[in-house]
Amino acid sequence: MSAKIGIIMGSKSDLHIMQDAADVLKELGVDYEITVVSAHRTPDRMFSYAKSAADRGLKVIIAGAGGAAHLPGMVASLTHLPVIGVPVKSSNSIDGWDSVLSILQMPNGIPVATVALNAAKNAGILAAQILSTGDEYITQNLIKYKADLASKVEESAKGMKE
Ligand code: RP5
Repeated sequence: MSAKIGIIMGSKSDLHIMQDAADVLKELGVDYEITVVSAHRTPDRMFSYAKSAADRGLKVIIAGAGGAAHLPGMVASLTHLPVIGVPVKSSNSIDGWDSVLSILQMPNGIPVATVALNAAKNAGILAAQILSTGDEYITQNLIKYKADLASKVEESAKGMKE
């Protein structure tokens, strides 16, 4: 089956964060592809990735970047697909605010659904939730995922005084 979610990141140095999106998509039974696309270092690659994404069968793009994190916004400007942005706290970051604000503060008309700093796992879950609106298999996997989360909380509360 062809990938439904495209995970891209500005540098391989973002992979230790972005792998969380891939892991949760695998857990939820969603096909994905993952690669490096840099808005600043490989603008032509970014252009062709974003322009071909829908025709290749992708439904949602998860884009992570750090610093002057223009990748999610630029990709969003080049495709009609929903783009989820993951601000990555890079090594020379000013506490991650550079990444957060450059992904979050998009102009009207070109939204990027921005998750919390380094929250690639939530980006993966959100992408699966978007896909699930038209897919019963992913819907059932998400329902089970949330039920498991609730069970873990119930379990952790056992033995505490209420
Ligand atoms: C951004 O610059 C990348 O997304 C990464 O978070 C940051 C640092 O990249 P490297 O210098 O480690 O390749 O473009």
